[in-house]
Amino acid sequence: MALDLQDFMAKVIAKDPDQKEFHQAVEEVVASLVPYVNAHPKYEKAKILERIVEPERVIQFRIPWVDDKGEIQINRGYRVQMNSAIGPYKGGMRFHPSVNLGILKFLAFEQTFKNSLTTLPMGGGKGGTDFDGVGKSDNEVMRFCQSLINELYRHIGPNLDIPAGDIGVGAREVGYMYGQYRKLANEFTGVFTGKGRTYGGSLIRPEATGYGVIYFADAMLKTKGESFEGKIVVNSGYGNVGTHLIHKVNELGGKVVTIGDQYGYAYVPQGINAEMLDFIEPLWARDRRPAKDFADEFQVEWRAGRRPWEVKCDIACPTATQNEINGDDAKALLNNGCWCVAEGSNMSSTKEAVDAFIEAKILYAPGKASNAGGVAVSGLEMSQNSMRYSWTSEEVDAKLKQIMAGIHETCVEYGKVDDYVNYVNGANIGGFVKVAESMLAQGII
Ligand code: 2IT
Repeated sequence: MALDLQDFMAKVIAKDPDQKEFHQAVEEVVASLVPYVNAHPKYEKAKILERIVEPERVIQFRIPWVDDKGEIQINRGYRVQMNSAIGPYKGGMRFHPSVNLGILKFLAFEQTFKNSLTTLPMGGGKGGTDFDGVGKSDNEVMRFCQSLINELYRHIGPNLDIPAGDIGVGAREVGYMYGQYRKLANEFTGVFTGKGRTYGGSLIRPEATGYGVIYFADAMLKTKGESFEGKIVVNSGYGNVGTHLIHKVNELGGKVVTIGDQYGYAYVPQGINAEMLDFIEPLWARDRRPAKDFADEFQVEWRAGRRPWEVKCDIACPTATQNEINGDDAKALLNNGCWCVAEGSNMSSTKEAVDAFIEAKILYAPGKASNAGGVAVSGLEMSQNSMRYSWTSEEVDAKLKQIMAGIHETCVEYGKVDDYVNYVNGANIGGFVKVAESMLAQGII
């Protein structure tokens, strides 16, 4: 009874026909696993794959709140508790109008493998809501977060499920959610990560995802005897991942020439510098102002309605959202000589784009490997909270570097065939083994 990708996917799709992002994430992982699972029949016999695609629990709930005009608003909240075989559920909360169950299932599924790759004891989870924070006042965001936690608090806990940030959720939202949790639970524990520094947040957590992408990319470049020195990098996002990634590229002597949002991108041929980042960070983290304001402020070219993947570069770092690089974008990157892609967002590339990168045999890191630095430092935040102790920036950064180097090694171990490292196969198989072995050991649960 060999595992067959088409048969397997047909069953997954039949169960939830509308969840296309979830199908995409599952298909990518299972495609990598077919030879491995067929070489190790114990997994198929124990129906590990059939179990791993089924969330352990999904919570959906109503979030009623009152806006500044006194009108009642209703949003929908979710938490997908995907897999807790290797640790408590761990993963961010996404606040974005596009959020639906299929997107959160894809994210929770990816998170399960990503968290396993970090080597820290964290299972996979993800949550979110269709709430749109753009244009909302601080008080509205606070009332919304409090209402969300009024329900979610009974489903999370420091040894059960530890949420954090994702798109639309930064330190402000984590603070409001944590405050309400603490009030209802009547205890001070590390139930969220990405907390503020004054109440248990880890140093380097804000920087961790962006820095980690560059540490991972640097490890890939080293396999070719290369470094960031003098390299041109294109980047898409303006959020937490994109901005910290730019800092790290600058530190390593590279140049990031693009930054954008859903309306277009700014082209900065001289490279985005620290002064520009100082301008960006408060504006976009809090006020979510459009990227065009940035182009106007620094008098750089604004390319409306276009994507940065058309710009000639050595290295591409998608840092916005899923499927932001499609097949045509991938071709444009390759035609322009791009030879390394390190994903900052989750599932940044469509299947067509991934296939194009691998066929061209460039260095290509899927998000679940290259963006794992964020959740890795979340894991370190959990450790510090449990110890009631706090490591210095240097200590956390050193651990982050070590973890990213370890993930790179795991990808090489499981993904190298002849002289090409397929980081997709490496990450998927490397992430799978620890979860699958734990599930086997714990019986049919
Ligand atoms: O996609 C991700 O890894 C995150 N949004 C971070 C999750 C976390 O728990 O820090």
